[in-house]
Amino acid sequence: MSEISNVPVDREEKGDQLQGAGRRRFLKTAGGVSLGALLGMSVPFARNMPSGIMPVALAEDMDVLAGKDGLTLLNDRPVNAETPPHLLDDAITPTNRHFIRNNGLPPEEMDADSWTLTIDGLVEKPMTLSIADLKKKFPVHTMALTIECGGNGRAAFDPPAKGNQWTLGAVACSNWTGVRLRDVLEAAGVQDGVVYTAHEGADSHLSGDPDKLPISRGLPIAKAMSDNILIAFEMNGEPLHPMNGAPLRLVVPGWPGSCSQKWLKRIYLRDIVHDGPKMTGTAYRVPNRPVAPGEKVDKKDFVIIERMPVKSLITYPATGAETKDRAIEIRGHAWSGDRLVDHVEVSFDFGATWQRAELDLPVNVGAWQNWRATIQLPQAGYYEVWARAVDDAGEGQPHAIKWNPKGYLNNSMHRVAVKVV
Ligand SMILES: Nc1nc2c(c(=O)[nH]1)N[C@H]1C(S)=C(S)[C@@H](COP(=O)(O)O)O[C@H]1N2
Ligand SMILES: [Mo]
Repeated sequence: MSEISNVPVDREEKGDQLQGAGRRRFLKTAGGVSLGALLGMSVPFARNMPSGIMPVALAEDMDVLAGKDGLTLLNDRPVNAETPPHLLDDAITPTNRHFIRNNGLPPEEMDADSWTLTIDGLVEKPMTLSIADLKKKFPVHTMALTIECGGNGRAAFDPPAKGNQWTLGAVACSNWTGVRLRDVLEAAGVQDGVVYTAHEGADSHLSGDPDKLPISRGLPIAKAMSDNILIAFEMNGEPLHPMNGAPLRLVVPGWPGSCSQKWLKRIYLRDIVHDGPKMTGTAYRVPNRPVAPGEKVDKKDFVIIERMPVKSLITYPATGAETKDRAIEIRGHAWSGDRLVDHVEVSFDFGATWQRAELDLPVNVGAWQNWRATIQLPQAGYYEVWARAVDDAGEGQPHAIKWNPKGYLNNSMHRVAVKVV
């Protein structure tokens, strides 16, 4: 059995244009979007523009992807960029492959030495702590924690749902170092009657209105007391990446990524369900019952998303891979919010038969689980490899998307094409 190239074939063909700086790759992966649309005005000589050159006017915006490798930019204001599945092959996601999901504009100041976090609201002892205080006063933990955006997979919705058209790559599992949210809340003293946390970051609203926050989410207080929620100041052993919330953020595994407030400045405790921006209306909410694709749903029938559903990803080989070998290794990750994945199965005959993959336990609670399987393809031709995970509550991945108006929680099976030549 030999390793097959984990680069999609269409990229291999365009290889020389795509190698090198992410900037040069940009124009290709922006696929289908014209230069004019990117620049917001017509470009009379657009057809003379050599392939692979970055327009100077865009070069500045592209710095948002500095320190990232191979991410697909879905939007540049606010910045949203996802990672193609074959670049998520590492057991622990390196920082340069961690997706970015911003709702507003990141703060200009991200200085770790002067940064403070305030804990107030319904606590016995309100406090303001520096990052040095956090390190000194509380035990420091390192954990691998999975963050998945609630809208991951939205691009597959039909009828389409508005919002970032994430395909598969708004998920990652990096190593995070920080202190437990629980330890900090206990030190501040949770008052009786607290029902929810509320989180605030230092980013600003796209409108420029200084009185508006782009997003402020919270957690039920019982969830906030979990062992594996961190107030993190390191990502993969280094200070946080600016786009992933430097210098301080929450990491709440297994729940929508929006709970993991970046550029964290304040946590306050409330005696009502938090009603900050993107906590109300239909944001990060789904209907309280199955609905038909396209169905109109009354606002009052939406509920806040809590745990993310069971899901798996095939990270090797890349879809479109060609191989001469008929025995190939398939591998990827699987996760289920607040639960363990019990087993992962793969099929290469469009779901007629399934083969169990070898599945690792998570390195800690809240990390995704790595899996692998060797499959034997019978003859030359086109195959699809499908993967499905089932968690310890018996919940599995559906074939079809469970449609909802805002395009959340798509955990339908991942499929990759493999050609035996
Ligand atoms: N302050 C702040 N925190 C935020 C966001 C944001 O826009 N501002 N986006 C949230 C959303 S919707 C997600 S999915 C995660 C993404 O984390 P990442 O950008 O590090 O991948 O951050 C969350 N935390
Ligand atoms: Mo998100």
